[in-house]
Amino acid sequence: MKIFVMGSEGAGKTVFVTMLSRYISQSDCGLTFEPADYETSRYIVGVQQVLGNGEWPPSTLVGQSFVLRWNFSRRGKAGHEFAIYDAAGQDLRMLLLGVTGNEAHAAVASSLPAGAGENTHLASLYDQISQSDVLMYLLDMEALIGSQDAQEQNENYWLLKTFLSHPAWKTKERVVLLSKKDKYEALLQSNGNDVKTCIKEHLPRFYSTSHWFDDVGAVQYLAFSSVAVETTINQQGTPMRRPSKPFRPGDMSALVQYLTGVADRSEATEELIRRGDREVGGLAWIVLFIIGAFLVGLAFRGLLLCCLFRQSTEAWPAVATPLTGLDFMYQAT
Ligand SMILES: Nc1nc2c(ncn2[C@@H]2O[C@H](COP(=O)(O)OP(=O)(O)OP(=O)(O)O)[C@@H](O)[C@H]2O)c(=O)[nH]1
Ligand SMILES: [Mg+2]
Repeated sequence: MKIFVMGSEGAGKTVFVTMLSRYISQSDCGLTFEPADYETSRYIVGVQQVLGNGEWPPSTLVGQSFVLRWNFSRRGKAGHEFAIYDAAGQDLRMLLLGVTGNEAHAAVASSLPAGAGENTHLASLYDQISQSDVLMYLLDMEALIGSQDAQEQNENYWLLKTFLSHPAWKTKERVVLLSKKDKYEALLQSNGNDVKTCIKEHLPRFYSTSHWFDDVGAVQYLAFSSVAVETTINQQGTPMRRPSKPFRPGDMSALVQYLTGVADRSEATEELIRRGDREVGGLAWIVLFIIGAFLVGLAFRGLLLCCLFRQSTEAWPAVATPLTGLDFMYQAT
């Protein structure tokens, strides 16, 4: 199963993909989430080392993207291979703004946004998104409410709007994840702990309505924190949130529940396909049987006709009819 993680710069994608396995391994949820290759474990260990030092990892560089491969399994159930994509927020910003409202272009990866049309990295990211089963959008509420710059807010609004309304992605499993939940506990509480309401309430009001928000098909909304944080005061006297020491995962319970649901749904779909295959297989056998019976019937009929024909030709001389007067006339001429 392929999961593509979208979100603007600093939304928390890298920390999230790194901490997920740690959360699963430390919580007693009957799940295992193991790196499936060396590259994945190398990436994870590298980022966790940084977090362990009470620091945040650097921003993913433009043009970089990582595919992390995992084996996900639940007690007593079949395992799943998960590939999780982590790309640079700046690239994703360009990609999302590029495909906004441009269905014709969006369908063709090579004709991506003006200015990025020749950008093969964006084209390949778009391909990877198209091939993914699950699309996640990590939203740091700061992107919507934090900026004083209206144009920046407008851009962030369109990033989310594009993720939710891009026609080619509507058939996919989509989830909006409010990241850094630890920062927005109060905001969430004032919206009845409902993530969707919270986001809708805080969409910038450039226009009088945000009707489109309720009209984007099935989307789930969850909140999570990747790491437990503590507040320290830096040298300038500004309070800073840092990974707490020793570093440990934040509240990812809703997210893990969601992933378990994704695995269940995928299993159910696979079972349906298997059952469909079995039914098609059964039908094929019936058709083959009918064709076989028809051919055997044909062969038997041919054999019967052959026998009859031989019998009748052998019998011809014995049934010589007496010559009539007319025959005598012909014989005479
Ligand atoms: N409070 C809090 N802050 C977080 C958490 N996760 C990430 N952050 C903050 O968000 C910043 C960006 O996190 P990244 O994971 O690097 O973000 P990204 O989406 O990968 O960003 P790009 O690589 O630039 O696209 C970090 O430097 C932290 O300051 C969290 O769970 N809680
Ligand atoms: Mg990153």
